[in-house]
Amino acid sequence: MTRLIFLGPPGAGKGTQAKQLADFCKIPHISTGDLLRDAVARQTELGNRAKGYMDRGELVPDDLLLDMVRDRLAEEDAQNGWILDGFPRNVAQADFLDKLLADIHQECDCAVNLDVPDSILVERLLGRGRQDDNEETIRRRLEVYREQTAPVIEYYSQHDLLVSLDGDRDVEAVTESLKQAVLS
Ligand code: B4P
Repeated sequence: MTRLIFLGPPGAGKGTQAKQLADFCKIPHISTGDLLRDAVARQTELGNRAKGYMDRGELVPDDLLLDMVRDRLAEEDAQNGWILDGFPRNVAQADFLDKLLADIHQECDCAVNLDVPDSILVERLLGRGRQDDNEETIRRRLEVYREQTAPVIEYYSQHDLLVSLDGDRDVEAVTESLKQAVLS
């Protein structure tokens, strides 16, 4: 059974690679960014509260997000494996996930970190053009990543669960090395 976490700065290719691998393994790709954007589009209470944070490139507060993750992991299709993309994004979320997985008798296999230089990240995100892909928000997302998400990499390294890969290659090359690193 495959249970993976995808880490890395915005634009590192988390979403791209997590989706490819989830399709390959026939398990759900659970992206907190996608779940939040869906809530924003549907104008749910969560979406309305999350929107401002996302537009500014800030993390959505944990108290808005954690129930959403707990509920998603409890769904039927997540009982045979999953790929979590963009979660956990701070150490408190990593602690929450550890406790949640222990409660539901699951463990994650590893946390994948994709390394890509900042200049390439900015270029990729500006090329994508999502609502939060403007220069000011991207700069803030990178700062937030360094302050709050980079310590999560250390967290998984200390738990001997970290796999770091060079994400500055074409998509197929990254997917190939990912499959070799985490599925063999
Ligand atoms: P996310 O949706 O997670 O957005 P992201 O960090 O920008 O990553 P994304 O997955 O979209 O990009 P990827 O690396 O695939 O989060 C958006 C917002 O939601 C956050 O700012 C925050 O407000 C909120 N949020 C989400 N999770 C949260 C949490 N846990 N706690 C609190 N708040 C949370 O890269 C995408 C681009 O790179 C694409 O255009 C792709 O085509 C390109 N690309 C990928 N791989 C490439 C390659 N090898 N070569 C060239 N281009 C490549």
